[in-house]
Order: sequence, then structure tokens, then C-alpha cells
Amino acid sequence: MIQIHQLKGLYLEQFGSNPAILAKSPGRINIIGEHTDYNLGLVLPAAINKYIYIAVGKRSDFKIHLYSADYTETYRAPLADDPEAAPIWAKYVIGIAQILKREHIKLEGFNAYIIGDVPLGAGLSSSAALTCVTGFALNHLYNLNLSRLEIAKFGQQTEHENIGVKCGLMDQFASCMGKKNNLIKLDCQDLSFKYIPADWSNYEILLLNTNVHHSLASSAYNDRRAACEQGVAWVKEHHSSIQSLRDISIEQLERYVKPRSVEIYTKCKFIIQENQRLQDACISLTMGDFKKLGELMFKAHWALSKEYEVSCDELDFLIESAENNHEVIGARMMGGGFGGCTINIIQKGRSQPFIQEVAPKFKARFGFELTPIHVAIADGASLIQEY
Ligand code: GAF
Repeated sequence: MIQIHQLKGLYLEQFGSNPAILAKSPGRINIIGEHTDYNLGLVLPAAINKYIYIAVGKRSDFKIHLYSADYTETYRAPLADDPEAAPIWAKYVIGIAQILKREHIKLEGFNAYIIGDVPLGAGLSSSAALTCVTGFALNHLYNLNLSRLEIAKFGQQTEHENIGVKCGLMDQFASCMGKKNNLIKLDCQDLSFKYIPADWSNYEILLLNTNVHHSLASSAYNDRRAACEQGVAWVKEHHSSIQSLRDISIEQLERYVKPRSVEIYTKCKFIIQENQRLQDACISLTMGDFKKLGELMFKAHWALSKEYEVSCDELDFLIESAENNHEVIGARMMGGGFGGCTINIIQKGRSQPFIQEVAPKFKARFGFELTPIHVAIADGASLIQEY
């Protein structure tokens, strides 16, 4: 956990003056409902107690001076410069700053010191945490009066415009809107949401990071989105009012999509069934039926692996191990996939024996270590200090 005086001091060391604002925004987990957000479906994420922190101060010369402690890298440029040549972490910061500038002319330059403990490239949305914390801090610094939802949407827009990842809104929404000890059931069609208290006194959440780095920018993510959109377009030829997979039945997929592409049919069917699994998971949670929730998570994993095809050997190995351990009530790959973490719901106090059992087997099989990460459900973006 980064201390306030540390962050202030680091900024002072880097920029020779005190910051005006310290802020933080969290990474996220997702219990179930993967790849459904950009299909206007349902997701069930929560913010976690891992954050990207920022210390910012105003500049009036329309320049930005940035320092990333995680990358030990500096980036300095006029605010208006094309960020194409900037290092990847800086693109997120510049991207959202430029979008805010477009919307709110009063934004001038700024210095920012960035540091965090959200593992990078692990599917915990460090990038959403970075855009959200930047948007959140600049909103305060320049009194832009943006809502948390607007900040989340600008974060998503940054991913689309500056990074080229056509992501949904789940990650940014969770980072901005998270609530301690609550899951967020978000409907990505109309952005209505409700908090679901996560009374998990008998369970703990353990993430197992495969340390296989996924790159969301990899075309595979955008390909999945394109496949789903193609499926919708084919059904729309027959039912013009249809907007997304949310409005489509499996029977319609069978009739209009399957004959043209079994591959696209399988991807679309996964999304429809994943939305249903999420609804069932919410009923299980309300009834305190964790056994059922666990079964749904395992089912979701194998569908992500075999049908949506976004898993990898390392993730599948960890889920098989979880299925063979009776103290793990549910587990699945989490986030965009192709690496990153599994999420495991485990009987309280039993995560250590599970780690001890699975870690050496993982190392023996793949030749590198996994990293266990214990997380708790936390609040979304917040101001730490204003000077
Ligand atoms: C990534 C994306 F950024 C999210 O929008 C979501 O699609 C997720 O993958 C998969 O559920 O984290």
C-alpha cells in the first residue's frame, strides 16, 4: 500500500514542487459475465483493493510532464501532441487528457507522478484504473464537474481511440463506481446497475496470476467483437429492430447464423448463455447458494475456453486443479483472457493449502511460477488528498 506522504514526496522529488491533488482508482475482478459488456449484456464486477495512484499539479504552458514509477520512465510533450510515439502507459494518460480538453476547453497542462500495485497485464484492468484515476484527478484539478459515469466513458473512449481496443465499459465502470463489499450488477444496454452485497464471511477470493501476459490490443479481442457484430447483422437482415445479441434467441442464431458460419454461431451462442449464467449466479447469490454459484463459474470457464476460445493452457490447468480441490467452490479465467488470472472462490482460510498444492505443479508443467494475489472488494476512484 502506497503511503500519502510517500506519494507527495515522490512528486516533489520529480517535479520540484508540491502536487495539488493525490488520487487513486482501483483494478477490478469480475465474478461472471465475460465479453458480454461490448455485446450490451450483463456483467458482475467489483473494484478491488489494488490501485493506480496519481499525484498531479497544474501547469499553465499547455504541456504535460509525466513520470511512471512502474516503468521508471518520463514523458514530456505539449498537451496537443499526437501521442502515437509515446510509451504505452503515457498514451492512456495523454489520451484521456486530450479527450477532456476537447470537451472542456479550460484544461491546460499538468504534471503527473504515477505509481501502482495493480499487477500489469494480468487482466485486472490496470489500464482502466490508469485512465480513470487520470480523469478523476483532472476533473478535480480543473473543476470540470464530470460525473463518475462520464469519466468511465472517457476512459473507454481512450482505449478505443488511442489504444485500438474496442472494449466494453465494465472495467472503467467498476474502477469509478466500485463500492466496498459490493458487487456491481451492470446492464451494459442501458447502464442501469445495482449493488449486490457480497457477504462472503465464509469464503475468500484468491486470484492466481499465470504471468502469461495477455495483450488486449492483440487482434483476438477485437476479432471476438467483430464476430458477434457479424452474427447480429445476419439476424438483423430478417428482424430489423434487433440491436445486439441481447435481443436475439438461440433459435434465431440457429436459423440465421449457423448455416453461414458455425464459428460465429458458437461465439454468439456463448454470449447469450453467459448472460443467462450471470442471471442465475445473481439468484444463487441472493439465496446464499455458493455451491451453485461455483458450478456456474466452472461452466463459464469451460465455455470461455472451448466455445469463445479466449483461454490458454495455463488458465485451463489452474481451473482443472481448482475443480479437483473440494475447498475451491468455483473458479474461472477472468477478464479478456489469453493469459492473466483465474478467480477462485475458496472456503475461508483454505487458500494457502490450495496454493501449496497447485503452485509446484504449475511450475513443473510450465517452467515458470504463478503468483497468488489475495484481494478484497473495495470502493471505486477516490481523492486521497487535496492541498
Ligand atoms: C477486457 C475489456 F476491457 C472489458 O471491456 C471486457 O470486455 C473484458 O475484457 C471481458 O469481459 O477487460
